[in-house]
Amino acid sequence: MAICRLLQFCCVFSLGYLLATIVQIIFFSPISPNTLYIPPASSVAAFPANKKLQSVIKLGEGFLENPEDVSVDENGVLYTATRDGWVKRLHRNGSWENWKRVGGDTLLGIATAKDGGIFVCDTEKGLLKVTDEGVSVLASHVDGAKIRFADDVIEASDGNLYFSVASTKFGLHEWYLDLLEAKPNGQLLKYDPSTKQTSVVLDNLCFANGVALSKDEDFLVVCETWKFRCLKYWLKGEKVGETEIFVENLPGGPDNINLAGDGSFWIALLKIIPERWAFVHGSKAAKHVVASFPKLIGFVNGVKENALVVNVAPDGGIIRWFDDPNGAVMSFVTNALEFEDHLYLASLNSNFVGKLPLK
Ligand SMILES: [Ca+2]
Ligand SMILES: [Ca+2]
Repeated sequence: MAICRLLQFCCVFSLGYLLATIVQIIFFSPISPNTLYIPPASSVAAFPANKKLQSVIKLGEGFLENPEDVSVDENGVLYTATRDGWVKRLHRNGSWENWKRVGGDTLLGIATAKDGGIFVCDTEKGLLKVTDEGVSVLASHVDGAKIRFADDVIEASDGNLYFSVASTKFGLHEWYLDLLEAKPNGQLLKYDPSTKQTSVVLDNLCFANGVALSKDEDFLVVCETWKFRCLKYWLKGEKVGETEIFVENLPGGPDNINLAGDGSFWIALLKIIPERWAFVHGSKAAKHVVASFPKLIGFVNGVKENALVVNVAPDGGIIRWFDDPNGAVMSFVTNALEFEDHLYLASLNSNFVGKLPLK
């Protein structure tokens, strides 16, 4: 009799727990998802592993906590912003310096300013300028709304700054929720230093990430990470103001992008979806379940499994690529910058900047 009652109790308890879980998933899910288009497997198979990123020289090892981006000024000084809130720089003589402290763990894309100092995207504060004198906020709002998740920035020769907002809905630490939602929550913004005004250039971007200008600044490229593509936005000529696809069906989600001296671009690609978990992104129900239990996100997120960067011609054709197919030396590489015949690689899963000879 006692065993029967115990079994009865267990059944009722289990049923109640199951119902509570379902109610939580249906009514309290943090996302309102779309299914996601994932490029065909052939787009990944076209880039066989070459392990080139396994032979990087490690710069500043142990001194740099997860640098997301790097930039070099006209004197050859290399800058990066790290998770401890510092903007750090590497001098020509090989010495690293804690240059300026912004604070927080939310510093992402940077760009050197033509009149000195650097621009920094802070996913909490907005677009910043950091100089020897200190830190100032250039843009914290657009159209009355607070700028969340500023991601990458570039300065045009006319002084205008173009910068991306990865998501207007989720913050840096919730970025995987934005992927699960798979909706175009991102923007490309423009800051005009003469008026100090910020405006929306492009809306409805799917995780707007890296931004770069073409060699003669006739177009701008902005990466849409969750769409495995980058867009070209025309700044000059017949198509001024128009947008078209620059490169698509990339073998990973594009993060930062940088112009190289020959007019091509380097794009860092993230393994945002391991093949074994691709089904999650085709099922709204599965997305709700993963989004409701944050520990599951660690299982389905593949960014620490590899590193891959591609060199793309001005016409969008892929010229070459370098990878670390199992993340043995570098993974989660978010940026590749070419400077003086070397590639400088930043990563959100490394305590160094990788340096790779190109010749
Ligand atoms: Ca940058
Ligand atoms: Ca980025």
